[in-house]
Amino acid sequence: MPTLEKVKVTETQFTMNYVNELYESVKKRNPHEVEFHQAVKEVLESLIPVLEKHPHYIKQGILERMVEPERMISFRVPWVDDYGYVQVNRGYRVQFNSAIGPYKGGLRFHPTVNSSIIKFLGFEQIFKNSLTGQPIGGGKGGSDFNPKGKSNTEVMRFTQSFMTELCKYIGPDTDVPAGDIGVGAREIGYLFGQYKKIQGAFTAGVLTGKGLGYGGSIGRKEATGYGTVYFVEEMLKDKGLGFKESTVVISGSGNVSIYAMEKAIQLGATVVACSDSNGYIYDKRGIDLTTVKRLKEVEGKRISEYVDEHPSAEYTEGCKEIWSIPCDIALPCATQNEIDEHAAKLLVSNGVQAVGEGANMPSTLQAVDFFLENNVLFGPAKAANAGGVSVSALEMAQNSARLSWSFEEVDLKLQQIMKKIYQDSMTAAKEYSNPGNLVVGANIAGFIKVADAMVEQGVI
Ligand code: NDP
Ligand code: 2IT
Repeated sequence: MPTLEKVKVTETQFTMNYVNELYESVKKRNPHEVEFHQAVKEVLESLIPVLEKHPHYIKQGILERMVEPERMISFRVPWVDDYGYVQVNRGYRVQFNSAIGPYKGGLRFHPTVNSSIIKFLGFEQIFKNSLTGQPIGGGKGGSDFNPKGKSNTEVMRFTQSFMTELCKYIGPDTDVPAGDIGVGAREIGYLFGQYKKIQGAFTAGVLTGKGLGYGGSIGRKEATGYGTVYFVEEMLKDKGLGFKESTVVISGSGNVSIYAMEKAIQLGATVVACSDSNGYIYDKRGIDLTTVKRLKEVEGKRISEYVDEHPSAEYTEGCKEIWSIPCDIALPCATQNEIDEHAAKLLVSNGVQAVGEGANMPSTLQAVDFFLENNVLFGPAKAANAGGVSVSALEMAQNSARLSWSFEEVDLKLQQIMKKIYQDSMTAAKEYSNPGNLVVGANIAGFIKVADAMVEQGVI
């Protein structure tokens, strides 16, 4: 007779083998999609204790279904540049999972966009959107179009062509895109205008992040950055810490970064550094956010130009070494894999207490492990940056009800949502024997709701 201990070991071994085999099959079926593999690996490993406790998810093929998008669309985007030449980009939309609501997720316009990037983002969005507690499924899209150096009319012509094809696949109850890197209020405006023209109807709920004059939600612009800071505040509070009088480094200087800086400063922190893809600025007395906002939001300039107006600040070419700056709290808010193991080691050796991921998958798997091994409070992207999509769902709700909430109402709901995500992730981590591990906790809490909905809806 096998002892109980042995039976347990065998069960764990069985589940680990199952997960490993599934991961290998994902790699084989999606060759070269390294970012997608990375996102899948983290989730699958987190779910081992859930599968042991609830083996019916294995029989139901829930994971096999979850790693395969319901639909992946790729399309030609032809447009005419300012010199009269026809240019061609590739557009994408991945509709990953609709178990708990219409597909929801941003559009990214950046030259690095490919199927791997879109699929890692869409896959993570399933769990993030589930964590928000709102009825939204997982999706993502974008194009390898590079908005840098393009005129306003070129951006408009490209964006209209992109929507001319995308419009066949989206709708307020089907799939609701929003912004991401390279897609802000201007692009959402052009996308919305083109959708409206093609449909011949004003369908406010088809896109979020819209301008406030035509159905946008107050507070959506601030939501991701503010939400990340609210989430990190919860992590710190549990340890008797806070943003007040802390030193913060925040990468990027786009939408997420700027509003993370704003909230951190409001809470009494000193933000000493931020960056763009060319380099970073550092001022130990604190970065002046008004200047950053004007340079980035109004004038479309490089962050290097900040030092012309603030000689006490230093500019360093290259953005990776921003993590060598000593800080209490690090908020990566630029792009995927911007914190590797080397950067994580620098942060830890300089005494970092908390890391909150404003960007999607900004830390490599090795960096995440290093933070966790060294007891750094770590807020993973799916949980920490879920404020943006949460307020997008609030925008959808306002559009359906044909009304607008005040900033105070939206901000209060955002704070409540971020608190709940933190609590749900902590509870799941504890229940599945990984107390305090928010990576595992967020993956599990996000997964269970979607998995149960899939079971209840049958094999589809
Ligand atoms: P923006 O386009 O507004 O800003 C992106 C910022 O990151 C810019 O400062 C940009 O620099 C920098 N950046 C982009 N790519 C790279 C790169 N390859 N290397 C170094 N720096 C880079 O995008 P967002 O602020 O909206 O998005 C930032 C991150 O947050 C992304 O990971 C996105 O997926 C994530 N996110 C966004 C949400 C949203 O609501 N917008 C919601 C949740 C997550 P430069 O100007 O030089 O390109
Ligand atoms: O990564 C993200 O959550 C976003 N880019 C926001 C998605 C949304 O639909 O608001």
